Parts: sequence; C-alpha cells; structure tokens
Amino acid sequence: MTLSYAQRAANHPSAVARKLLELMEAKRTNLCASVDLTRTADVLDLVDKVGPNICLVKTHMDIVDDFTYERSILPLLKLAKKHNFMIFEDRKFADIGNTVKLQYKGGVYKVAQWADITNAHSVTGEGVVAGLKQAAQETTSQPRGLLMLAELSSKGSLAHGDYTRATVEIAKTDKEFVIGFIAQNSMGGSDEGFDWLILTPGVGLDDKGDSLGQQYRTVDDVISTGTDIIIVGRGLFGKGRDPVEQSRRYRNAGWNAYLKRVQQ
Ligand code: 5FU
Repeated sequence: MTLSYAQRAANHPSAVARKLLELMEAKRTNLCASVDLTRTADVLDLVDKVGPNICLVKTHMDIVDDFTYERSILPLLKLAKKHNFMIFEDRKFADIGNTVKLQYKGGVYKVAQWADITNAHSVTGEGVVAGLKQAAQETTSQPRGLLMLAELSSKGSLAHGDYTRATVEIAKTDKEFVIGFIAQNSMGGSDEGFDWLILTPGVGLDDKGDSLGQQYRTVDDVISTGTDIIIVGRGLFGKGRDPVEQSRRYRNAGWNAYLKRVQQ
C-alpha cells in the first residue's frame, strides 16, 4: 500500500518536505502551477487566481523582464502566506559546487533567500549538492530543499538510463537537503530508507506537446507511475484558458488520481 502524504510528512527527514506534504494533505492538492510569464504583474495576477488550488508555485524568475526583489518577490511571498503555498524556483543549477554556491546566494535573483525549493542537474557530480547546501546554510535559517533533475519531459532528452541512475546515487549523498527529483517515474529508494518526492512537469490534459519538443502526459498517467506533484504551466494559463477553472480541474484530477493510488 502506498503511504498517504500525511503519513510521509510525519516521518520525513527534511523540514521543507514535511511542510509541503502537510500542506498538500491539509489543502487537498498536489498541483504545482508553473507561472512562466515575463511581467511581474502578470505573474502575481496568475498566482493570485490559482493560489487557492495549488500547493506550490514554480517560477523562472530569470524570464521576468522587470524583476526586482521588492517588486517581484515580496508580493509573491505575501501571496504564499495568503493562499498557503510554497515556492520552487526552477533554476536548474548545473556548474561546479563553488560556482552554484555563488549563483544560488547572489547575483540578481538571490534564490536562496526566498525559494523554499530549487533544483539542479547532476552533470557536474555531487559537488553541486554540497555547494548549494552551503549556500542555503549561509543565507538563511529557513529550511531549504533541493530536487535533482533525474528525467526530463522533452523529446530526445539525454537524461535516462545510466544518467538517471547516477543522479539517484548523487541524491543519496544528502538525505536531508535533497528532497526528491524532477522525474517522469518513481526513483525507488524506499528500501534504503529514502522518501523522495517526485515532481513531474510535462503534464497536460488537452495537448500532446508543443512545437519545441515538450511532451505532455495525462494526470492519471503520471500519478500511476510515481508522481507526487503535478507541474502544469500552459495547461492553466495558455491561450483562451481560464486559470481559475483550469486550476480547479487539474487539482481535482490530481487529487482523485492520488486517492486512487493510496486506496489501492
Ligand atoms: F525539468 C523540466 C522538464 O523536464 N520539463 C519541463 O517542462 C522542467 N520543465 C518546466 O516545466 C519548463 O521549464 C516549464 O517551466 C514547465 C512546463 O510548462 P508547460 O507550459 O506545462 O509545458
């Protein structure tokens, strides 16, 4: 039998994962909204609309033309309080430990200051985990969590097979800081005492993909292969779509698929 989010929250070694699993259970949602918009006002407007239906907001702050901490982040943090969701900056760090440490702490975005969760590629080896962890510890007393990119949704992705398996080995180097994976499937680990969260992008109920290699799977499909959190972007806010209505629809689909899995 699959454990419920609440049961997993009770035993998780990461404070970030505990908080996220608890809020998912309390709010009855496993939907993460990917807010890929390029103006702060549009990002905040979308987040306010979908806020009641999501557990997590996923940002790409480096696409926001008018980004400043005061303009873009402070109101986002307020919305996170208002609607009770957490924040994941999809930064995809991919350099040596010392460089990612500087990138995560500093520069324009200072991601470690405000994002509960970020992610990293494993291509440079386990130093990426250690570097990011040091940055988090030196920046804030708030808990921070890292997702490793184990599998991607796009056509022709090189992240599969041995690469994915090696990524899982890197994740094992830090049981507390690495909370899970961006992946299309479960990454196992429970027999060794790991309880990784699987967050899956490339989820869409109406489209099969886009013209640039994105591939969509349905909510039922991804949850049946191990997804804990569905990440939906254009399915919520794409042309002609009503984000309020779509966020309700994806939330219900995600929660029903989860209930089916835990009741099996
Ligand atoms: F790691 C990944 C991946 O494998 N596929 C993705 O699509 C990340 N993404 C992100 O999820 C991508 O950068 C977008 O921000 C989002 C998907 O958006 P969509 O509009 O639902 O296709």
